[in-house]
Amino acid sequence: MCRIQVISLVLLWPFCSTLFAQAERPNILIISIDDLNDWTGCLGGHPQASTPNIDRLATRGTLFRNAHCQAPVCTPSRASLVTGLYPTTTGLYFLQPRLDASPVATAKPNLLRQFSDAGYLTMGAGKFVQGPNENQYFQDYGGTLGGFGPFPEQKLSQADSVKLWDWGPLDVDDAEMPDRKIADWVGQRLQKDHDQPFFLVAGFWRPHVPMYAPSRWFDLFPEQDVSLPLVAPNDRDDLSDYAKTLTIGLPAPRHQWFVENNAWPQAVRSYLASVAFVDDCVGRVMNSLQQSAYRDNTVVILLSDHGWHLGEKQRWAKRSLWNDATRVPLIISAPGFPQDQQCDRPVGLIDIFPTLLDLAKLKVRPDLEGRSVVPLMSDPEMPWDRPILTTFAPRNHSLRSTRWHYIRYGDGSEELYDHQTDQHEWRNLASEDTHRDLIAEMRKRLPSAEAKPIIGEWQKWELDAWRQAEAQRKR
Ligand SMILES: [Ca+2]
Ligand SMILES: [Ca+2]
Repeated sequence: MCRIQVISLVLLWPFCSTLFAQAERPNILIISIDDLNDWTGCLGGHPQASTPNIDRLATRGTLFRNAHCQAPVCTPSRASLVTGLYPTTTGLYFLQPRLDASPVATAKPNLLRQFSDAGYLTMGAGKFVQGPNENQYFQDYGGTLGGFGPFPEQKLSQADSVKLWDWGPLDVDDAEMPDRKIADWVGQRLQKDHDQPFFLVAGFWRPHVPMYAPSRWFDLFPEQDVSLPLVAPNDRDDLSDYAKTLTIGLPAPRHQWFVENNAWPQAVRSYLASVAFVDDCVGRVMNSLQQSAYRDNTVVILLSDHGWHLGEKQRWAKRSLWNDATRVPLIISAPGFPQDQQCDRPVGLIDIFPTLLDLAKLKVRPDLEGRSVVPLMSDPEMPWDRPILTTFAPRNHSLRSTRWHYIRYGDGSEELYDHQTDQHEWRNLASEDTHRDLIAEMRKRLPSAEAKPIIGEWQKWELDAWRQAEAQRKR
């Protein structure tokens, strides 16, 4: 009898030890916000930004103040995040095609698959990897829950662009908004009993255009009081023609259009309102977590897929290599780590995959191209000798160090900005002799090989801009 017990214990041990290890693994909650730049209270990108919930989360972990996307467009940024690979490795540079079109991107398990393989239950709602079949990435997917809608019968603005390019107050309750439904769906999952660790994603849609939010969020920002971003009149004089063509920024209206049609304050106000609304949804998710059984054993990461211009450098939206488009909010709160600290070392969304493996005590895959930022969560000022790379179309790169921002375009033109003295990136120092060694060092850190771009069936905007810039170069 005794012998049988010993044998069964031996047989069961691998199973028991797996369960034991899983019980020790933290849960993971990702709060992903679409097109959120640094207009949060804790990052200080706009003096009127109202984000009390994001700011509170920042006090519960490490706020990475120098975090950047790897591609300043939704699809390739998210592809890089969930594969842990640079666009120059996967060939995914543009809004189209989706992740599945890249053999390199699909050769190894993506972030969600890696965690489900490790015994996690993957759940999510809204936008994370970027559809059209988002449910293929999650074991339990709650749907888009309305996506970019609801839409009014007619456009609220005069913007002469695609349907999504619109803004203004909606006459609806918060409960009718997709992001509120996503927050509630995630909250319900947090109140359930789970017998395995979970990887849960709230994939919020705002403040991506259309910049619609229930009108009560607009009441926080009376239009006559809205502060406009600072713009230097001659800022673009020190940019190359290639840079100007590449970053034309379609399908956003031109900055001149916003100025001439007095639409700038309304659009800024709509972005601020959309951010305040999505911040409230973040608060709902965090309250659900606080009231759950998982409050003390859950890693929380808040991030955005890229930044956004609202007139800075006289342009709009994403699709540039300037700080306004590459910088993202990134907060990591993990059990057992110091709270309420800030880190100015350059990190990226590409670091999320290895960081999560590290935090979950899973083996960090050597093929991942990012680096775990867990050491920075213990010592935010430790030496960190890697500038973070952002790529926008092949052969156009940005490298951001703690102090400097270097950009090199496909025609060889360069920009260098000193963030110690020029946070708006107005003064291009690349041609100054004093920075020759620094620029030589940056050039050495650019990718030595680049995957050919994979072109989707449906393509425009940044691909057109890139082709036009390349045609100009070859002329
Ligand atoms: Ca986006
Ligand atoms: Ca300038």
